[in-house]
Amino acid sequence: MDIRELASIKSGFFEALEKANTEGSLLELKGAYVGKKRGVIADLLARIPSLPSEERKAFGQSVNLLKQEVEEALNRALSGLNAKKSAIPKMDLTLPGKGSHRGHLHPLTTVRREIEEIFISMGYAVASGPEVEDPYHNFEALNTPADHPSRDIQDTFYLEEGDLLLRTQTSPVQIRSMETRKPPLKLIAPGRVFRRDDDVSHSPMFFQVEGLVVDEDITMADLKGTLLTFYRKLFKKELAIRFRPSYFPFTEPSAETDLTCVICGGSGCKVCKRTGWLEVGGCGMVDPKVFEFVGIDPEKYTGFAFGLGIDRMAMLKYGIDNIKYLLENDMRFLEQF
Ligand code: 2U9
Repeated sequence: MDIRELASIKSGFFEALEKANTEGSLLELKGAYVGKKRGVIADLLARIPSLPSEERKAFGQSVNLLKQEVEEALNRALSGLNAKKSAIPKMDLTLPGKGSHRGHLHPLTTVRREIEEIFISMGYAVASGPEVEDPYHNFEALNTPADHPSRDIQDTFYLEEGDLLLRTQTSPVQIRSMETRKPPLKLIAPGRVFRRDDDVSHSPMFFQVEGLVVDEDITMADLKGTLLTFYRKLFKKELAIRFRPSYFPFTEPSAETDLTCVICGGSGCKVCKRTGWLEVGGCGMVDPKVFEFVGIDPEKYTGFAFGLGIDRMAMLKYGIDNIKYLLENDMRFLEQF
């Protein structure tokens, strides 16, 4: 053993130190070099007594110097690791978590689904159709001639390209169903409709559900019984309905449907303007001219139809006084449902 061998032990140590970057590997290296029992340096020191006496002193000094260097380098590396560890911000695991924000259905979706479920339970199919329509399906086939006021540019959104418009009601869905299917028919058509209207109870876009039943011997009594059953199920109360004569181009006779005020139970309040009744939609018997447009024999079949606003139902169910809240997506409003 001579000084050159010590130099090679030293460079071996520093090479290994370079690679050791974890606490475990540094401690392993420490054991291997300066460990009291089996360490490389302990071995070297143990050999001193067997060396020729003139070499002992110089060798002993060199080994001790090496030991000192190794220990210092290891201590530096270990305290460097600890400094890195303490630079990682400490986490308080006892703090309550942030929690994730759980989403939920929009109140209009909840009410639309409730309405669908009620009609499905009464044997109805749910139909849908395009929001961009042609004047034939939105007006003509619904017995609404070109000079009818509801066709007015002030009520309807017309598209710039082609002869197209945004549907003003979901009735074209029923027209399309009657074009492709034979009676008996029993369906509802929920969906978005568009009108040039804008105030606290009207929005340029709103949601409707329309219903249509076509079969032999369908009468207005069927219509009234259906709507009564539906409103009682929707508001979960023993309410009454009444019909007031009205006019729609696509139904004859036509009626406005009034429902016992769901807020005051009929005794009179601000919402029902002290009448005890709420206007909740329109209805009637399908006009025979509409049947002729779609090729259904009006001598054989009769039918009823009705329409109601989903937004209006949601406003009554949840006591909302402005339709705009339902369409603005303000989290302060939506979080309440
Ligand atoms: C066909 C034949 C007849 C649908 C009807 C109404 C009366 C009605 C309004 C209620 C409130 C729309 O949402 S609202 O503004 N609807 O008053 N709708 S009868 O009649 C039809 C539909 C399709 C083929």
